Amino acid sequence: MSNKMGGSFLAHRTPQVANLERRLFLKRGLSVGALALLAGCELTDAESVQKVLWAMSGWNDRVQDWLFDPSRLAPEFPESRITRPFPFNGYYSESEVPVIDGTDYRLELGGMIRDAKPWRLPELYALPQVSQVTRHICVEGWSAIGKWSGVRFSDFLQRVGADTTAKYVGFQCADDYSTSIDMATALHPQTLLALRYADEILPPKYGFPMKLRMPTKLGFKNPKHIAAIFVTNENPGGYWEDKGYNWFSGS
Ligand SMILES: Nc1nc2c(c(=O)[nH]1)N[C@H]1C(S)=C(S)[C@@H](COP(=O)(O)O)O[C@H]1N2
Ligand SMILES: [Mo]
Repeated sequence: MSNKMGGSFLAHRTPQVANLERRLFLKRGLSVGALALLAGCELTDAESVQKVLWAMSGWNDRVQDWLFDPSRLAPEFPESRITRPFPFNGYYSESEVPVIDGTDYRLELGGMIRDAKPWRLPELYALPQVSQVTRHICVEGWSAIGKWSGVRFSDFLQRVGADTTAKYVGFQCADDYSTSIDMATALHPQTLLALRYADEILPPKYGFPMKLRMPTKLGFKNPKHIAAIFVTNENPGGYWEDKGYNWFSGS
């Protein structure tokens, strides 16, 4: 790693981060500056570089969590701004999208949830629905505006008696995908258990029968084909998160 990386990291420090740095330094003797210096020093073997990157990523998660304002809304757009066609993305090609039978489908609930009975699709369609036209941003370098509708996730969590003092909500998908989010994001007003895309039942490629839509998180944190939702205090990680993608990846 080069000194340049450490240098630019410091240069882009905002007053808010500088403040945090001071507080952190007092609280646990660790600062942004210290990490930047660490990043700038000569680390030659891949293992120690990886360790530093993991440490920085974990630290980054905590800072983002502190800076995240659950009342701040992501931009919404008029329907005229919708990207057509909306892109497909997944860890496999579009021809390999899982085919899920809606009649047999049950959404499983687990962990710190009082009423963890499975949900059938007609029951979910019967709940009050809201819509959003928001921008989806993928780490691979593209973004697109789309319209999703479904159940406000905070309403759903309340309805099933989820313990909202828990730290994490985890998602297991019908493909081999998984992800997890912080509770503040789960309760964010724009976090949606999306059942429709462009006013139609979610097509397979966009995540039938449901995806979690969060305009405050990068695309890979928005799980499609959700099979199970669980509430926990242990960070469940996820498909990309376990490969080193920054866990918080949001605002
Ligand atoms: N189950 C599942 N969810 C997933 C993925 C996946 O491969 N499987 N890919 C993620 C990534 S990286 C992106 S960018 C979005 C793509 O969503 P879209 O196909 O609706 O554009 O889904 C996310 N959720
Ligand atoms: Mo993505």
